[in-house]
Amino acid sequence: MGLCTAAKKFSRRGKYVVLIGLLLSVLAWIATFSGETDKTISFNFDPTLTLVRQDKLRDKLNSWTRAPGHWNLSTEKDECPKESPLLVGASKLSFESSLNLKDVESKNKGVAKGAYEPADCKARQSVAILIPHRNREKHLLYLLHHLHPFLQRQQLHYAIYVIHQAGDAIFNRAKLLNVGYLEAIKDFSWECFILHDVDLVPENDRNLYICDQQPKHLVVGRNVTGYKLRYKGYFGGVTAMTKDQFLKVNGFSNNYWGWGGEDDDLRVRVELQKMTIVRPPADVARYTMVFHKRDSGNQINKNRMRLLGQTTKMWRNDGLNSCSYKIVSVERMPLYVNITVDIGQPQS
Ligand code: UD2
Ligand code: MN
Repeated sequence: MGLCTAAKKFSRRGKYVVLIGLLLSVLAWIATFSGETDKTISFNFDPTLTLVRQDKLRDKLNSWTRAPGHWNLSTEKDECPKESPLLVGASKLSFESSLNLKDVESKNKGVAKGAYEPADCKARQSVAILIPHRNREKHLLYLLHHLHPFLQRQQLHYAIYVIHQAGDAIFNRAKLLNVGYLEAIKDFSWECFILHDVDLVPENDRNLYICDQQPKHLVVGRNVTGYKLRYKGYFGGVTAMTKDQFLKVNGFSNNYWGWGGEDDDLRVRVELQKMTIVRPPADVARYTMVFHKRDSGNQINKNRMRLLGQTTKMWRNDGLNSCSYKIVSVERMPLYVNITVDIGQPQS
């Protein structure tokens, strides 16, 4: 082999070595590069992860725009137990004349703009409490004082609406409750409505403020009537109806001005729809009614028997679908939403 041939052979082998070396470093570089890419994909740019994050953000935004008090990511919580572990049964009520709104507010820090939902579980029902009101501030205070902790022990998502009749015209409890329903559903899709006198305080938290398959009457007994049902068809005081049940009967009549009859009218509407009234057991459905005299501006409705005789033919056109009113103000107070409304006065 001449010098020249040897040199040629060496340079060919050299080329192979350089080529293999190059190939190896390219492979090594690719390996490092793809390792980086993997990391990047799994930690930064995984599209599914980003979607989940966006979903959470959207849920959060939705929950903020929903009802007051509905701030948490309810989708992430388990449903609250069938029976709340916080119930205590019968409890002693207190009606201290020195009680004031600030005290009640400071004891209910979890309530915002009248609404509350359990922090660690998803409530089984979303309930709007509707309270017709005028000139009964002290009664309202006593009720708020007892009702907020009571409803929280029941682990409900709830809001309290006080529907305040503006002006001095004759009182109309039923129409105020229709207004309460129509305004509350603008806030949130409440599934259950509790139609609640301002002066009735529940004595036992096993009297559940949730709706049933049938309209529910919660006041079996009151202190002032020896805790006995007043009469068989009695449907006044505190009543729970689902949105569907209330819509089915077209709500209350708007035509009962003054005291009496509007609760019987609602019962007739319920019966016309072939629904039956259910009640909790008498030992839990007990209330204390704060003592009061008949209010001025709420005299006995002398027309009530005549109106009751017309319910069958009137109910379709007299109710939620014919309730006209003017909102004066909606104030979202810490412990309740105060809706002041002008409901007019009786025609003729
Ligand atoms: C009974 C019924 C009530 C209703 C009423 C006849 C019970 C326990 N309650 O209550 O549901 O059917 O008869 O209309 O049987 N209110 C005011 N300011 C007023 C007048 C009334 O806030 O000036 C509100 C308040 O929520 C009160 C409710 O209307 O609790 C019923 O009026 P009431 O307490 O004078 O009538 P009462 O106790 O006979
Ligand atoms: Mn009363």
